[in-house]
Amino acid sequence: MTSALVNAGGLIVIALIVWWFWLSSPRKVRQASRTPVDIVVADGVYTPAVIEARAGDTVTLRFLCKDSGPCAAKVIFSDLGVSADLAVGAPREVVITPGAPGDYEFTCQMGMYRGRLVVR
Ligand SMILES: [Cu+2]
Repeated sequence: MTSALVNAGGLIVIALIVWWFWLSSPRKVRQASRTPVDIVVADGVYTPAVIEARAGDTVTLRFLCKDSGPCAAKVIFSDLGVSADLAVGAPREVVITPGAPGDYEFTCQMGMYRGRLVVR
């Protein structure tokens, strides 16, 4: 009886992890027609998590960190070779000029916070 409960609990945890990392969809999409674009960093999500931009345009992303945990202390655009340190109460601007269309993911250093810069 107890082990059945433990097994059920484990399955729920696994389902939540799968949902969180692979199935949950980003909350909002923001068109970067005017910059800076404010991105709030809190509770494990970037809001908005998807920013659309045009190739060749310079985009300024202003990260507003509200998470004092080490998880949120850095944002990394691995495909663009850009990273920035974040701190609560210190808005941090990241200026990017993506040359080619594509999906550029940005994450915390552990890949828990995840967002995308979609360049068309
Ligand atoms: Cu993290």
